[in-house]
Amino acid sequence: MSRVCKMSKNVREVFRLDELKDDIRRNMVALLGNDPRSKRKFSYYNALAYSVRERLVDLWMRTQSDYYDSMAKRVYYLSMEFLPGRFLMNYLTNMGIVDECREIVAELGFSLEELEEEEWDAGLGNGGLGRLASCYLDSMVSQNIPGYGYGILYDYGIFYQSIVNGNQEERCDNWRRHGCPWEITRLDTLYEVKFYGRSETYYDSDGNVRFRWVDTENVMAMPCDILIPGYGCSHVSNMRLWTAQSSREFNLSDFNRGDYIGAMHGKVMSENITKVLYPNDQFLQGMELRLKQQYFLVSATFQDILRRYLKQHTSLAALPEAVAVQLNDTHPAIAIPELMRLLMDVYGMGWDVAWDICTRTFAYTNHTVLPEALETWPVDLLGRLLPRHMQIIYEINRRFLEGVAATFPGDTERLSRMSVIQEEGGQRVRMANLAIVGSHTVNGVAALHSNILQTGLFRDFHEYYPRKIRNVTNGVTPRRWLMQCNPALSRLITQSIGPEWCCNLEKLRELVPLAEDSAFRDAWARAKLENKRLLSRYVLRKVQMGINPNTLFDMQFKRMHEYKRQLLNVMHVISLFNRIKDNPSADITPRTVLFGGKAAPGYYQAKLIIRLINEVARVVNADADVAGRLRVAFLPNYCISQAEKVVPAADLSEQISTAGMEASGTGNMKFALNGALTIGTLDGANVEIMEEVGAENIFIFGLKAHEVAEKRRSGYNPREFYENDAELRRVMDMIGSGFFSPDERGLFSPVYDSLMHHGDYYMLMADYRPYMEAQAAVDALYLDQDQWVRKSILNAANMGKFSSDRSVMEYARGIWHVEPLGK
Ligand code: Z2T
Repeated sequence: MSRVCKMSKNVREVFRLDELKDDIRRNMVALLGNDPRSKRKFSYYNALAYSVRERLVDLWMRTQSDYYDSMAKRVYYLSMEFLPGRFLMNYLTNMGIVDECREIVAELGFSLEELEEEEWDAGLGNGGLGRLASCYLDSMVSQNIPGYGYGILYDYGIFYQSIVNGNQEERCDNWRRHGCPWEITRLDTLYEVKFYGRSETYYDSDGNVRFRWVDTENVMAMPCDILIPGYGCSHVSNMRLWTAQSSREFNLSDFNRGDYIGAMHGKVMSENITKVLYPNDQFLQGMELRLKQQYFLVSATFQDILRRYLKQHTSLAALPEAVAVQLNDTHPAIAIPELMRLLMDVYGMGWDVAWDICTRTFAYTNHTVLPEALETWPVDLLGRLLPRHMQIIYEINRRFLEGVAATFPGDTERLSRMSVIQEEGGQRVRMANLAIVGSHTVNGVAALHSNILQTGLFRDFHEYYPRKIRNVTNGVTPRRWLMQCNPALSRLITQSIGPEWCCNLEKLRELVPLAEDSAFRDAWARAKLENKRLLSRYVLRKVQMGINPNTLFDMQFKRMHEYKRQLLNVMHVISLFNRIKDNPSADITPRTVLFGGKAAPGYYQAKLIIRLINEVARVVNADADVAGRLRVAFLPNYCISQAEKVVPAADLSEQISTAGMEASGTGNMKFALNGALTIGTLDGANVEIMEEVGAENIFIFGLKAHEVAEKRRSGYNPREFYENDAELRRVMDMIGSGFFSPDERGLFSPVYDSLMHHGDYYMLMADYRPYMEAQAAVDALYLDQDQWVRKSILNAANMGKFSSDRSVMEYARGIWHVEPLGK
């Protein structure tokens, strides 16, 4: 299925490594204007980056002309978010020159790792959705599938999180302040993007009614490319990120009236479109600027797609045979009316032909069922910003509902549920409904999630279009998430089963028999311990706290969200603390509990839970009875580069969302791939991880998705658990009474109240006792290191399914209908 990696033996020649050192010095002078004798790490990082990048440009152009010559069908992955993290080590890994480069850098007087640390993460996304997009680009190009990422080059990515007195503070992520050597800016390519104005009717020469969009305010879109090298570099692709530039004639009338500053104000405002990433994951803020960002991405991207297509075709009729567009959630769903507008208003097609092309071009991925994340835009806002699109959306809906009414006569309730226009509470456009109607395929991101789409959220649509809604389980790229981030384990794996695993992750199954080999288990444990030592040093540097690598590293790293239930983890920590205090000589499994994750800046409850973690950590870490048995820390600013340090060092991976709420999760896959055992609910991809690794190698607990739904219907009473469980009661009372906030007793009342007085929507109280029992099983197993390490090996060995290579192949064969090139 996956390609066998044929990493060229001749990388030295292909990448002219003998010249690399000279190139670094040359770039240092010619490009950076720095003196190579100055020995500044940052200069050397930059000079190295340019010298690496220039080695890929040829391959990239060759790949692009391959695509062109073979007229291959292209995939366009449209996403408002990409989360590539750092590029340097990824380029070196995929070029297969990490060791060679390490030597050369050493000759210049540096370690590769210290230069790596000079790079800022490209944090152009919030979390899983953006990281998934980046993993898919890696897997597309590594498997010779012609694909491009299209997104926005935000000046400011996801905010930098600091912790001040236990609270999250947001700082701006000025990630390109010192330049970004990976960007190839196309100053000479500009597309015009229109906003506002009005839709005007006119008659064409044949006397047909036509529409044109006039009196618009225009902004220019300039592309910036970042190369994406495939593993082994047989292909190199790119992501194309757009930046907003004011148009030259912006507010020309103001200039002419002599209002220079007024005219400049307009220019500045228009460039704001790509200023900042909205930092909410799974929460719709409904700001006009956000809708502008979405349309900006879509409009610029489609001009680019059609330009490229029309170089090789004379008619747009064959667009769906040459182009597949994947909508990463509904964020770019305005692409559907945009393509209709282009086909009809610009290229003169009739509705039916245009609609057929449209629906054969688009596919839509849904990433959440949380109602607060489902995008709806007020009709008056959308109609003002994009008047012609609003007309088209109404017409799409009119025709769609006509069809539904014909299939389900008299079912007006169904019509109002399925309508693209929500009527209650002021008219709004339901972007998910629009995306379903305008796509040939809709997919969820894990089997359970796709099932919930079919039977819950999109049930009506599933009845109307019985084969449209399908599943493609997420995956992660084994290049970044094992090979690159975990050299110790990768080396051991390669020594044992050869190097093919990194492009054919199913090969890891060959590790299964080695779980019975005690020498292999020792080597495995040594690699894990080495990673834990490295993380301990990082923790000491970052939060000035020493942690013991011989304790169980218990990790929960993900966005802060009530449904992800970091609070349940805290409740376990508090319970352990109480047990130790009650019985200071008790024989318990020593644990280090680490947390990391950003809260959306406006998400009060999530920020309060960060504060609670930090206050619990303060109390626990200062207690002499607890010393050596329990440590708690919150690592600030969780990001891709931090994940690369955290994931390889984990013993236990916390995946404890309320069942039915986490669409898939991808952190769960990264941790298990690196040999962590999972404690989790049967939610998202955890279900499939259990199927793969075996129920005996994972700690599953708690309510199932159908039980959560059932309890919501029949009435759930959290107090019942409080009253019947003394240990739980004590934990809740400590949180509620200010035990962890002696200077501000009421600080955590909102946390207490959410569970005790506001219905405990995420059912922590119901899952507390089962979670405690699962954690006790974790403790017991960890004491038996031999058994633990066996299971650790079996987890990694059975993670083959969760390679993004498999996911991308499923999209390619089942949705995009593209084949790997050159096969
Ligand atoms: C996001 O990261 C996810 C879903 C969203 O819904 C938005 C964002 Cl920013 C609109 C996550 C899911 O929560 C997670 O379960 C999933 O693994 C990930 O997307 C990738 O599919």
